[in-house]
Amino acid sequence: MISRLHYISQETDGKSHVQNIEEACKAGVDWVQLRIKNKTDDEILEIATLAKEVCKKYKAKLIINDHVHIAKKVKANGVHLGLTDMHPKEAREILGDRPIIGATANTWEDVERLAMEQIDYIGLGPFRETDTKSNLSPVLGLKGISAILNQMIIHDIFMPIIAIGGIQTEDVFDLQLSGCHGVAIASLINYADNKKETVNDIKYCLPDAEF
Ligand code: TZP
Ligand code: MG
Repeated sequence: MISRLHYISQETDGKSHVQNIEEACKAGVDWVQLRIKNKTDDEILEIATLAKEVCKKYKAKLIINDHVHIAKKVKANGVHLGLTDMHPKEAREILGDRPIIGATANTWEDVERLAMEQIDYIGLGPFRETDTKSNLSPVLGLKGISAILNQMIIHDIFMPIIAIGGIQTEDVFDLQLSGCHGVAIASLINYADNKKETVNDIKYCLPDAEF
């Protein structure tokens, strides 16, 4: 089952990925994407190993962004691959049948192409502008995301869509109503004054969430 709330890790002022992951798990997330930019493979492996321990403790799934070999090494639950990362076919060959593979889409053409692959979900965005990611693809908004979801229905494509990019609590209800399976969120949770309250507010807008 693909969770409806995908938490994405960040380093924040004074807090490491691992500290923020533990706080997010305590706040009630059960799906963690470890997203590290600008560190060496050795550093990422070390952080991923610690993240795996934390996720195990809280029974949360751990998905590694970009780094398929590190995901395999730490026995993560899966990987998330961007448009310029390893092809999902190659990742599936390396990881085998069971691990979760998610991939990013920005356009209907991306979705159509990815739907042919042996993947488990698509991260669709950016929903709106965000400082969290550099080299952002064109912003889709609710209109763009809804249009792509409608195309999927017309073409009989079934694939969980996780909206991403600048998502605020008040967007979550509209996104799930438009047919998104769930949302992927970084800064809203990582910079929240009260993470538990923020995570609860997000989950409240998603179907069948447990509190
Ligand atoms: N991919 C598209 S937007 C984005 C990623 C990784 C950043 C999401 O972070 P935030 O802080 O929720 O906008
Ligand atoms: Mg990537």
